[in-house]
Amino acid sequence: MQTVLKGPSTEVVIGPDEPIVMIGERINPTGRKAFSAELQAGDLSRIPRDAVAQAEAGATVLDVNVGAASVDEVALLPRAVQMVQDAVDLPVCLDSPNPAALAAALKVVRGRALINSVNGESDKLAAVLPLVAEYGAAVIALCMDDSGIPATPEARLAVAEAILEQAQALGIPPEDVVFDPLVMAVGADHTAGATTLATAHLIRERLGSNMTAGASNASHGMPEREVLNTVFLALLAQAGVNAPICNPLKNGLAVRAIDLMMGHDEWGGAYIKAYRTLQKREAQSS
Ligand code: THG
Repeated sequence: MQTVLKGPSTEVVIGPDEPIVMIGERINPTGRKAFSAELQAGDLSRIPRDAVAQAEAGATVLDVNVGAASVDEVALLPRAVQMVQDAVDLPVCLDSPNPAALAAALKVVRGRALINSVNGESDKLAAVLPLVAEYGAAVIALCMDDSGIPATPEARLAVAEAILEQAQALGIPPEDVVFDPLVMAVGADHTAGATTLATAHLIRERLGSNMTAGASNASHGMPEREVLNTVFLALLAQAGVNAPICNPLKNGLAVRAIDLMMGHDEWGGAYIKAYRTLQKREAQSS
């Protein structure tokens, strides 16, 4: 199953035999005080810099989230998307809980976007799936519904199956639904990582769908987050998560290492290229 995303003139394919697609997470005010303050003041100047830096570090899709407290996402998300696609020729992942903001951004998207996200809640399905169908976009579907985040992998799979059915009723094909098995912090529940991994294995086996995951969510509140994030990315990849949302500036080389070890990087060319890029960046900053 292949999910095809498009930028202004590029195409990115998510699939089980493809190299991992890194969805760059940095354009997001969560945990970034300066960026939050800038967004609140309507200052988007950091966005093109963050876009270029992530693209250079190997991201091939960029998540765009402008959800700082009290910002008007309906006005800001489309502006942010335009700035990202003026700076880099990549597909965008529109990250907002607000369907009106998603609709406004879809109007200005060049190419074929990934909508982040829908879930199994009836209101969400009714608001977001018609946008996916209307704009011919792809969508991330979170494995949760009106009763919250299911505790077991089997219950998360059941939510995924229900979402697929609703999507198909609107003519959205299964390859355009990218599932998120949901990553919670291991600092709050030490079994959270295991539950995510078991869910991903089930989805891969039963549905064959492509998957994303917010890999860095798992490490919140823990020391040496990078170690946890890197290890988790490898385990997620093994479980079938082939389009993680992550920080390419930190995880770029590790992701290419995972591809090489999984046999998805002929002659290690992409790994070596990522290594050289990192060397260059380190030389520039020293
Ligand atoms: N699933 C889906 N979408 C998502 C998530 C998910 N979007 C948002 C989030 N989770 C993924 N994005 C981030 C972005 C930043 C961080 C984690 C996940 C992060 N930031 C640092 C912090 O908060 O400490 C600080 C940022 C910095 O300065 O680098 O950890 O799960 N579908």
